Amino acid sequence: MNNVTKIAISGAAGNIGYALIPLLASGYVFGDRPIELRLLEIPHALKALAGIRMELIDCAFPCLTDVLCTTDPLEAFENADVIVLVGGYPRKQGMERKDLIQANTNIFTTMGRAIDDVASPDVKVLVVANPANTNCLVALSEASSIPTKNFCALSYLDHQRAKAQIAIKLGVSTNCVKNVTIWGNHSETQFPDALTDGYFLSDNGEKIPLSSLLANDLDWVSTDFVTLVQNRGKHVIEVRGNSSALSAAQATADCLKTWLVTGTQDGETVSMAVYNDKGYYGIKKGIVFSFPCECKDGNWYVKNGLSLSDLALEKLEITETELLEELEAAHNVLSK
Ligand code: NAX
Repeated sequence: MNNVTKIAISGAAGNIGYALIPLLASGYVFGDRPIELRLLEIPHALKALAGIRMELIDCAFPCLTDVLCTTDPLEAFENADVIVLVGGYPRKQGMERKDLIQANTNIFTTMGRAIDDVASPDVKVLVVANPANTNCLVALSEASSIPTKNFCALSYLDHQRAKAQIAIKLGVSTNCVKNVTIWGNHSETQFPDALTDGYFLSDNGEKIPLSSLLANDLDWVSTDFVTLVQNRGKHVIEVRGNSSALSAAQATADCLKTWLVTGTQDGETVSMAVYNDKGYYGIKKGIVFSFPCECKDGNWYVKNGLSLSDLALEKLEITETELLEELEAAHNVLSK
């Protein structure tokens, strides 16, 4: 990366964008590294974006060197080091999933091509907008000059939700709950899994498997816990009257920080939806699937060799099937 890290955010004037921008501008993710922000929006949101730019100036963040507001992906992504794709076509009432995929496939084709054309060859791209896994797949397919390893989609929010629910159940700090995994799609078919590799890290460094700590709650872990995490986003909408923004922005920032700055601690994993080029865990190659990942030196590595229960294998197949259907729907759009 150059001296000044160039970060582009699409959908910057939206709910998540508004909560994410200060986490990036304040140094929460990249420390005291100088950063330049490129805020990308569609024309109707350009005025709101200008207001955000004014607020950023008023924050006087020491590391923020410049803020560009634009509706042109080529301008936003030029030599960008990091791109966060939050902007997308929202699901509207009565809209079918295939309509959502159609609208977003067109947007993410444009994003992918612009990344291919002008971004830094080392750019790292995190896709937040839904359907996140398939949007990410479309973008990386269109950006053939950028390695697929430089892309991921956000399942980190689901990961944090799962960690938090286990911590509440055990009455411990979230920080002691390690290696829960979100498998598959960022949708209601995802499989939040606390038992395969999850452990509690005690103050003296002892690792106690969650499977033994939750031995009396195995029914809960395989039923209520799973549906609670799968439906958490919907539940937040019901209660807050708007979709998760604060927690989504925090998870986006934490995902970037773990992936690109700190890496994971030895033996620890986080959940990231990544391009499955190797057929990890028997999942079909060629889709973006959330796996347990270790991060080091700006790269992610899927943790291999975990032994999955029959229940887990069954759940993985369900979410894999949904992703294959999304892939087909996206292909239908692209082949038109
Ligand atoms: P908002 O509707 O508040 O903001 C989206 C913004 O994107 C709007 O300002 C809109 O003008 C802009 N936009 C639309 N099309 C664009 C384009 N082609 N180029 C640039 N900007 C464009 O939604 P928000 O609550 O911020 O959510 C953003 C996305 O995150 C949605 O797709 C949402 O479903 C998704 N989420 C993903 C999560 C995840 O964990 N992966 C969790 C939270 C959230 O649901």
